[in-house]
Amino acid sequence: MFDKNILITGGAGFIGSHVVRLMVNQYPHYRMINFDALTYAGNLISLQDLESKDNYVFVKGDITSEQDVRQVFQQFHITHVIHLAAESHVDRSILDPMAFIKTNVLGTAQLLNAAQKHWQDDKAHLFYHVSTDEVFGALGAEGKFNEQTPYDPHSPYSASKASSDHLVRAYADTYQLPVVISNCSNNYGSHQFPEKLIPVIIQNIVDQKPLPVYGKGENVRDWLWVEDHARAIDCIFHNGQLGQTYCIGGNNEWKNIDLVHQLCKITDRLLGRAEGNAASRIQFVTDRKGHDFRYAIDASKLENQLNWHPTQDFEQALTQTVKWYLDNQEWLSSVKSGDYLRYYEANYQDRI
Ligand code: NAD
Ligand code: TDX
Repeated sequence: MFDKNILITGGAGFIGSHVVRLMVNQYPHYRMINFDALTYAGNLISLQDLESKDNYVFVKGDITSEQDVRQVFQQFHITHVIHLAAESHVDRSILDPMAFIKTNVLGTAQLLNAAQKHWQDDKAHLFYHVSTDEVFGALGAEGKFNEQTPYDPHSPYSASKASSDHLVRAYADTYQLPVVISNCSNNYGSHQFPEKLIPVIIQNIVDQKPLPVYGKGENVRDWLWVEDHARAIDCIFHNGQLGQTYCIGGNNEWKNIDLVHQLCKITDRLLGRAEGNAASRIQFVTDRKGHDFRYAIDASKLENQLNWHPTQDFEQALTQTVKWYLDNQEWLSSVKSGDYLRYYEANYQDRI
């Protein structure tokens, strides 16, 4: 008998796999049900080390399917949800917005509906929605997003995440569903699908390919170590106040071009190549449509109220991240064997 039956959606993805590992290892008295459709971005190789654990179950299912969602709620008597499943890549959302609206908006609605229907008892429940800072839009050179920043999403991805945040709040207000939301900045670390900036650049350095930097590389992102994000989710899951939103960030802003130079330096060193080798292949390519200029998070609410703080020194964690990709080429080729290459070949000739 477990204290809680926690449905973690998207647990086979980048952040989800870190959250599942942390929760399974830290809380043997909770049962973690990893519910994932295993799209191109989901990969169970990332979780092989958990397969023999008694408090871990994988269920292949689609959050947009009423039947899949109903079945998992009934079979495992779900008491809590940590919802991460999503289409997560901005470039893909520009090419195929409907897939994002289906998964991120309808899928979230399907989960909310199931939770509302199944949680009619007086037991403790929680629906935790893991969201993004991109719902707040773009910053200029100054300022940071916080919990009071008005929503102003620009890409189909961020608009779909904003819609799902609104639905979560609507279920709280209308049906008193116990909810909490967090909005996090860009994550980096192991097991990130090689379509996002950091793994793309590392892999292209290894393969001696051009390093695609969108526009002039002046855009700024606030980078957080994925394991610090997983710790923040654990902290908010246990201590967050119902109905509240928490912004999560690394207080670690980098211009894309500076970050790419840093990755070139670290990767050349680890590969025993001459300094400047990788950087000579940086290529400024067509900018992303509607490219948000800058994201930065003020995480002081989470830091002051719940005592969470990012732990990692960026240079050390970035070096550890590069090492992980260099040591896990098998993982990379396995996750890339699907539709990743076809997608890039069809849409981004200048980036491969
Ligand atoms: P990811 O793309 O690596 O993983 C998404 C996972 O969801 C995959 O395992 C995929 O198989 C699964 N999935 C997709 N559609 C599904 C469906 N219909 N049913 C069930 N499972 C489905 O994403 P990520 O980068 O790990 O992001 C996880 C969550 O965190 C997302 O909600 C994202 O919006 C949010 N987020 C990400 C970042 C970041 O930097 N990556 C930052 C802030 C917030
Ligand atoms: O090849 C590239 N070259 C490049 O210059 C890629 C893939 C990206 N970029 C730029 C675009 C962005 O300014 O680098 C920056 C980071 O890009 P991504 O890694 O695609 O991340 P971003 O668009 O910022 O979104 C990420 O952070 C917030 C996640 O993908 C989202 O899921 C999360 O919500």
